Amino acid sequence: MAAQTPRLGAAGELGPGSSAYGDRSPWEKSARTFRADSLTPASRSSRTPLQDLYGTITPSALHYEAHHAGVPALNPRDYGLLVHGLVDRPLVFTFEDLLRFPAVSRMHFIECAGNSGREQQGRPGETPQQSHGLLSCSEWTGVPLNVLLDEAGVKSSARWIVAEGADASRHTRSIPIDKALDDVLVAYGQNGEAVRPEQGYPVRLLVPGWEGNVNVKWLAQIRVVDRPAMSRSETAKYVDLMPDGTSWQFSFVMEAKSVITRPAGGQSLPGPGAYEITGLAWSGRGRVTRVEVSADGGRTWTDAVLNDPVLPKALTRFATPWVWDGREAVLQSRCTDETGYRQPTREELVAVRGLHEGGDGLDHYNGIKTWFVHANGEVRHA
Ligand SMILES: Nc1nc2c(c(=O)[nH]1)N[C@H]1C(S)=C(S)[C@@H](COP(=O)(O)O)O[C@H]1N2
Ligand SMILES: [Mo]
Repeated sequence: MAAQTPRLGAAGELGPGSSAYGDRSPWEKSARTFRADSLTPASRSSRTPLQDLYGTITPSALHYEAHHAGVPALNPRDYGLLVHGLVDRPLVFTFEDLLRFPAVSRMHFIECAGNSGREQQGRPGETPQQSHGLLSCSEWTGVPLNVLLDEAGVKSSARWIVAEGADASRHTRSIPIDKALDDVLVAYGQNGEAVRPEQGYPVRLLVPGWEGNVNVKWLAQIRVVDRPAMSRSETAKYVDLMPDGTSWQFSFVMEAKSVITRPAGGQSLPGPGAYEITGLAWSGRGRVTRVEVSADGGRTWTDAVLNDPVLPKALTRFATPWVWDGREAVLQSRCTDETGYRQPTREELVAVRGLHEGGDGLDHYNGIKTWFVHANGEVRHA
């Protein structure tokens, strides 16, 4: 929209030429951010800069990370996936073995159960990255777990699988057999290349639509069992505390949620006029069917356009044109998924689940997110 002819720096000069493995432009600075209060580098998580991304795919180098015991260095030549327990034939699949099975590729988000949990405490994140950055979406390639379980022959007494990682914490999670036989992937590909070390190289479990924690990275073994393992990560953590002090165990599915990524906290509007409001919506239960956007704090809503492709259990990009009149505006989005479930307000959620002070707040919090556009054009979380 600038009226004068742009001056293109070094255009016309010979550049450096081709390279063996590409890097982004030196003018692109977008990066993951880390928690300031993490105990050790090995246990620190990093967040995806959602506000800087286009479309729905998270570049692998910007995929959020959560690991409790650091990133192990695993050589695929030494890799073996043990499948045992209530099976007819216990088996070990080498990395080469996995490559011989027909591969499938699917777009799926992964979201940490704690993502945006602080919002309910009234300590909202200042940018989309800080509020919702424990969320990423990739094209994952691998073997459907049900194919490997078929090879081993699951006994009729099987009710759960227990997946265990090869990292120092031997991260362990139980998954009901129905889900394991449904859409779970044993994934070795991420966005067209090998899964990144931080994402579980060489092989991770991909459990579409379910809380990040069950997506066991550096997958070492799958035990078929008749009851859940009751591991630390499914009893001491990732249970939902209710207002009466009891907890709900196994809230696996990540419910419908959305966040506006532009204009959003940390950004600034140069002046009144035409803008596009855009953001991301997702549901662990399937496809997003509708996203509504409000610029007046929820009094009136407009249907946003859902950009293709709209895939189940994947991020969906929504957008709607908006003319800013220069006055204070309150931006919100709410999404509905194919089950008919609509993203609740913070108040609705707090009424059901109570308020959780301190720490990371509420796990599985999916309330509507608010951004305030101030008259000077600054967009803030308050
Ligand atoms: N082996 C192993 N798997 C793991 C973890 C871990 O610490 N070790 N962290 C879990 C958590 S808490 C989340 S949210 C997701 C994050 O996946 P990502 O790091 O690829 O984003 O991995 C899960 N899988
Ligand atoms: Mo997590």
